[in-house]
Amino acid sequence: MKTYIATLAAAIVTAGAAYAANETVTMNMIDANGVGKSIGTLDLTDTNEGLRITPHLDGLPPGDHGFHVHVNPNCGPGNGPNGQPAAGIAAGGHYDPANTGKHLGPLGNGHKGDLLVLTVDASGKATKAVVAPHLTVAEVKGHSIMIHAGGDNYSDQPAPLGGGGARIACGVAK
Ligand SMILES: [Cu+2]
Ligand SMILES: [Zn+2]
Repeated sequence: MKTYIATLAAAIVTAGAAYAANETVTMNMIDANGVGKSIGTLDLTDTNEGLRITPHLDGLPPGDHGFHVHVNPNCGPGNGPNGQPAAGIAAGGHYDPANTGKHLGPLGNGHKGDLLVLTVDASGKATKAVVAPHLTVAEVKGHSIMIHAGGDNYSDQPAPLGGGGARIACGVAK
């Protein structure tokens, strides 16, 4: 039994070494005035299934939140659709290097930055990993990762860009 556990541990260490391309992204609350307090980190790891993002976040509203890679490495405010100052506008749109102009979720051939929703538990913590098959750690570097107030319909219908609405938290992958 001891030998079995030791072998298993060695296998896990080996697997970890194979996925060495790790990156930690610090996430902050954002509002129309700028970047606020830290709410924790995202661990980014390359796996056989794609980019795995493991959240270690606390202090978010419970429920599912739209979660995307946005183009610009900037979480600052800007002018929203109605011209009023709004949170996270400086991050630009969803990462879309092929210029598809389509929000289709993590399995579709639209925005490459579309991720599975971030799930926040009743205590405000997010710990459940999401996997993005089309992305790698290297590709996300130089962009931002955004959390929205609402969920994600993985489509531009009935609401455009998944319908997540306001941008509430953000971090830059450096
Ligand atoms: Cu977004
Ligand atoms: Zn999108």
